[in-house]
Amino acid sequence: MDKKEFPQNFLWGGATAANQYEGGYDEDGRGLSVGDFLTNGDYTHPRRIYYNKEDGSNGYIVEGEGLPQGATPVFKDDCYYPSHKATDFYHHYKEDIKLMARMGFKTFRFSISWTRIFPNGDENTPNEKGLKFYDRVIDELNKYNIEPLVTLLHFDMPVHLAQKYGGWKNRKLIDFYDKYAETCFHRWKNKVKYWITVNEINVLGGYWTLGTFSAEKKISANANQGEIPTADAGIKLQALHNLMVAVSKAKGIGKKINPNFKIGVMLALSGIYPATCKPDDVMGAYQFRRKALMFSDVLMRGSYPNYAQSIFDEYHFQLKQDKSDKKILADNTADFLAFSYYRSTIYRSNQKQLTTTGGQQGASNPYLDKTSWGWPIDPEGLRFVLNELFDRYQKPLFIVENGIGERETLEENHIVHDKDRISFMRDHIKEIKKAVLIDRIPVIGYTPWGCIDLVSAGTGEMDKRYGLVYVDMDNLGYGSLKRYPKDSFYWYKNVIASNGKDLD
Ligand code: P53
Repeated sequence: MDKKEFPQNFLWGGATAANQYEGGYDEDGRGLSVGDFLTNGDYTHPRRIYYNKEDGSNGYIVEGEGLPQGATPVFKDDCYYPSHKATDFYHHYKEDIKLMARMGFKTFRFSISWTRIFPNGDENTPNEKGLKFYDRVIDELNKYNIEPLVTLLHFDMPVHLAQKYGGWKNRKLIDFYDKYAETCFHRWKNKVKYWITVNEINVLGGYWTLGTFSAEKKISANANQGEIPTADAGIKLQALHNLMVAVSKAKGIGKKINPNFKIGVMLALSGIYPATCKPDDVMGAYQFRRKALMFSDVLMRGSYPNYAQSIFDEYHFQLKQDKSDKKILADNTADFLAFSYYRSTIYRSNQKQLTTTGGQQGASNPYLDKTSWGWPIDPEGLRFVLNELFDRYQKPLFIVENGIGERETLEENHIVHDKDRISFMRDHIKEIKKAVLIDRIPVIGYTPWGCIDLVSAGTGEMDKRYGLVYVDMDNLGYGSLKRYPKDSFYWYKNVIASNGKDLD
């Protein structure tokens, strides 16, 4: 088994997102995105968005919360905003793509920054300079025969749309997004084949990704520590419904522009296990899992599953649908399901599933080690999830994020010995191999997260590094931004060259 190869067309590569990697936040006519207002944080301090209100009051919210009514997000002089420079792909794309080519990448996942194309989101014509930047990136990738894998929406939203329209709870966003998607599909119809319409739809929330979704008050005293109040959870589900209609419509639009496009959706689908064989734990874990799978059920199968109503009931929420929504969802299911896999979580029936900057925090799994950020390391869980998803949808799967975020130091001669990353990737690739060769699951490819160091989404830190290439920059943006291949760079290069045969 160990010495067998992957299928010939398997897409090895790496993944990034504009808000964490690109920088150049005010260049060439780019508009402000909600993520531009997020400060840096760390494991125990959530990232913040500061705001002012017309009555002179001010304050801040953390991830998961909505802006209070009448509030405008503001920049504070004494804060650091990681997205503004990120790790500066905007000015390093040639060098970075060359490094990817050196590793032998077959594909590269990046996201388009919506506000580069439509700075406010509701214009009639796109910003040509923004389009030109991605022309250059895509041409550079094509030069090396690297297949672009484009995410249209990755933790992104024009601030203007959040403020003027209230974000995704307003159905007007559907048309704005579809116009943006259509513009991209047209522009790169002969150069891009793989598209992901939305990143991790099942974990979206807060001003950061949905715009304002609480009109009256702060969503919760401390959203980062737990569940959001019922009424607001309902607003969020409605906003996510609108978003699902938008991405389904976009899929239809894209296929008309080029029937050969492969248009997928993406979810965060780390595994969930019952803590014990106690039936309450098993049933509870199953039901908890459905809170994620509900979204892929809609987008892969074309309608809300019966159990969705029980989730809505739990939040005292009644879904509002337009007459045409059902048909849009049914007619435009995604071509493939892309997902991120970092870890698994344990469900215990009498313990609340909390969300922190480290993702879901359930009970601890005594069989697994953890990363420095407390994420359990579970390679076999990846095979489990691949099987779970293929059994359910029978469509190709794409592992578009996986990896380990760790603290690393640049040693003398610019070397980084990231042996934890190598073993993490080796163990996970072995399990993908079993899923592909033994379980016969069609997996399109594997793009490890943050292949070149970038800013952590959860904590806004630079210290939490995922890359195969080190970027010289610290938590506050100081550093030369120079790129240095880590040990994993050479290891992965060999994996790709041998098409997964040689994992040593
Ligand atoms: P960071 C939480 C749990 C699982 C996936 O995360 C998540 C998150 C959000 O933090 O998001 C994805 O940077 C996301 C990426 C993100 C990556 O996981 O917090 O799509 O943007 O960087 C890793 O360590």
